[in-house]
Amino acid sequence: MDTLPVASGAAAEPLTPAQLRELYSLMVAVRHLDTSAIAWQRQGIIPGYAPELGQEAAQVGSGYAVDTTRDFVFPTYREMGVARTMGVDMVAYMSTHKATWHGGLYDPLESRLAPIQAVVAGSVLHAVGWAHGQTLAAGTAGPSTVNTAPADGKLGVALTYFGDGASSQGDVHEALNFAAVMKAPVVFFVQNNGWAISVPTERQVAGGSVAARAAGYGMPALQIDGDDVVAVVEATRRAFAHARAGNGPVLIEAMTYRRGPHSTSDDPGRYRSLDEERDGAGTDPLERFRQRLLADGIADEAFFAEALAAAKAEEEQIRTGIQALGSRPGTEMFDLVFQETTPALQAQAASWREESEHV
Ligand SMILES: Cc1ncc(C[n+]2csc(CCOP(=O)(O)OP(=O)(O)O)c2C)c(N)n1
Ligand SMILES: [Mg+2]
Repeated sequence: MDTLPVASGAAAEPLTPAQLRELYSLMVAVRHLDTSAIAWQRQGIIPGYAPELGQEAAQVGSGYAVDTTRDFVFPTYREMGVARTMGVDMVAYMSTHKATWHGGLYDPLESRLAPIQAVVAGSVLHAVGWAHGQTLAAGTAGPSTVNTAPADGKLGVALTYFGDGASSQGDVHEALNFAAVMKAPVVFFVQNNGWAISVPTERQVAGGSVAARAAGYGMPALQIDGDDVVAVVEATRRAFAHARAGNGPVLIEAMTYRRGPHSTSDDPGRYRSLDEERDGAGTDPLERFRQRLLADGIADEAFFAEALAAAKAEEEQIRTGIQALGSRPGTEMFDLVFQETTPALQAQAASWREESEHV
């Protein structure tokens, strides 16, 4: 499905060989960190993790289209590959999985990545709010606007992620409708990985397609091969160009497959067989891209080996950083709830202090 007008300008330019190699290096770094994070959990370094094995093309490809000088990304709990592609500090990112801090220790404003969101479909609402703020700031939303338009007239775009399962939450429909009515610059990026924990897409998405729903909101949509990193970059760039120019939101449904468990505490053997998994998964997106680069003469075995060595060195550095992370002061759980504290919160903080003094 492709109901988005044909792209022009930078959005339509093909990726250069250097960019293709960069995409491969990112995918290898993400694959290696992701599989290592599962091992860290088994070794007791972190208590839990949500793997993204098989979703590297969808995540790296979409994250690659972000302009971190003006866009903002609203992830779920499974977007490690997006964070890595955007250049977020990965020790700070992984701190959530060590249970050091809710949402990650990185600075959302500086990195342009909102805190990790564990509430299914929660990120879409924040994205629409932020995006509508962009419209107001640009002075294109009527007489209530107070700010001046950006010098080049191009809006910052919110890129928000959700899953096939999340698409059945009311929040998603409210967000889609509001974004379309307000013409907010949002790219809704759905990773349809076939599963919502133990529930397959056909038991979750009536009609079988999240992309098809966009029509009901008067919104253009793209349903793409989410395991083809080049297709993902191209689609996301087109969607960004459309939203940035003030034409409103776009929905992308990237068809992919969750090859591993939902999380490190999940056992997929209880709801799908290995045969089903093999059939559903298709060709590994990383291997697919490797074959393509080889066939097109863009990279060779030496390059692949170098990329893997870099990924291993990076993972070691991140693991060391995670292991060195101490705990945060307990009072922070009260300090950062509201900008201005409330009497009830102060009372809770006082009784917590009293109790912890005796421990
Ligand atoms: C509001 C809410 N309801 C339920 C849950 C429990 N939960 C966590 S992940 C998940 C499934 C989400 O599936 P999907 O949207 O397809 O994303 P995926 O995990 O496949 O990436 C559920 C039900 C939650 N975290 N938040
Ligand atoms: Mg899913």
